[in-house]
Amino acid sequence: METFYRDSWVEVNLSAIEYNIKQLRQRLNPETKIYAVVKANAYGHGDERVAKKALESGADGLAVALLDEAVKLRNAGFTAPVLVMGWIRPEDAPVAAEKEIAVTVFQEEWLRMVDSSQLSKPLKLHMKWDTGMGRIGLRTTEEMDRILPLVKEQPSFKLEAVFTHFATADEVPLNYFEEQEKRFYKLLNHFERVWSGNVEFHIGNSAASMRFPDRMKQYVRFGISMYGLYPSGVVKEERPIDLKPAFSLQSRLVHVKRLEAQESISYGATYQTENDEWIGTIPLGYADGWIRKLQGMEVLVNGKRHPIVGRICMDQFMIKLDQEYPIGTKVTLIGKQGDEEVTTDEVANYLETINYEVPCMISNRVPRLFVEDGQIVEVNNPVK
Ligand code: PMH
Repeated sequence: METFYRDSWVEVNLSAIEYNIKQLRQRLNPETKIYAVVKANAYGHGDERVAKKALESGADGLAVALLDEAVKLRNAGFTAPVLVMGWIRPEDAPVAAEKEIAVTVFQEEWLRMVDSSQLSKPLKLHMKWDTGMGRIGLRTTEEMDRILPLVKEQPSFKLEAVFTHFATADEVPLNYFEEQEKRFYKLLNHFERVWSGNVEFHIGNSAASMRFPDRMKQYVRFGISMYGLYPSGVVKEERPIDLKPAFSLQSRLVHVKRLEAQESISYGATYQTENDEWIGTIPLGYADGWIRKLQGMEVLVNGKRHPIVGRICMDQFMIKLDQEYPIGTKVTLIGKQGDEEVTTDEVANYLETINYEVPCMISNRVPRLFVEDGQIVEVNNPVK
């Protein structure tokens, strides 16, 4: 097993990933398939290991944003279906075809630009419909009518699926979600009249698939909740399924000292001790994604909360301790210690952002340690 030489790491609980997928599986219709969304290094968790666990736990395929991410999975030996949900360059289509990676299409020009003589195998296509996300996808039946003949006339194009993406499936008011559904079915009606081939449909992200399992199509694209986080406060309150968070962030005290009153901490000398205080130093900083805005946030030592004091540096930050602790004492930045817990949601709230952003922003410099049934099964240190 790889090792690493620093006292900060991310722990990814693979058993939680399995639990979350099985929870969703129980809620979906038995014939609905699950694509595990593992883009952005599996939302910062570690794509290859998460992908492996997801497939072992009942996922049927993998979805990423970039062709690079898909190629990485293929090169790692994954043979399951892989979908690139973002735009790829038409000149890169031969790479996708060769590696049997499905790509997203919605532009007439794109289909014309693919040089089919360069395709060594059929190119798998998923057509994206923009029903209101306003990001990528075709919007009208007229666009569809221009695109479908281009797909049909090219024998090396294989239209496997059609999909759309909801913008508000995690909110209380359902009017916009239902408007998107309405637009989807309008496009679908037209599509069924003009296309005879067998295609699958997928519309749901975590929020839609957990809240409205009966309204899902052949498969769902399960992202944030596979990692044990609810897509919004609303869904967390509704709790359509139980989830276990997979991500925790850990470190250790590397220095502990007693300072007298009126001593300053860190750049800018912005924090001053009021009394005699125990100050601990933690070897993690903004270059690890533990950004300066987290000053004032609390971390756990000895099952208790302790505040970050002074500015967070590139590789280190300081906390105010309630007493002396030995060097090497475990510090939990995200996760549980005894009855106390700092959740990813709490960090996200502190940063006035969403939980999705938190594991994504913990940089590659922090090793990922994978745990299954309480045992470390893999260590992934990107600094080699
Ligand atoms: N499908 C598409 C097209 C997506 O972009 C995403 C997430 C998902 C499915 C999974 O959504 P979930 O994580 O809510 O289950 N995409 C993004 C995004 O672009 N920004 O935040 C999440």
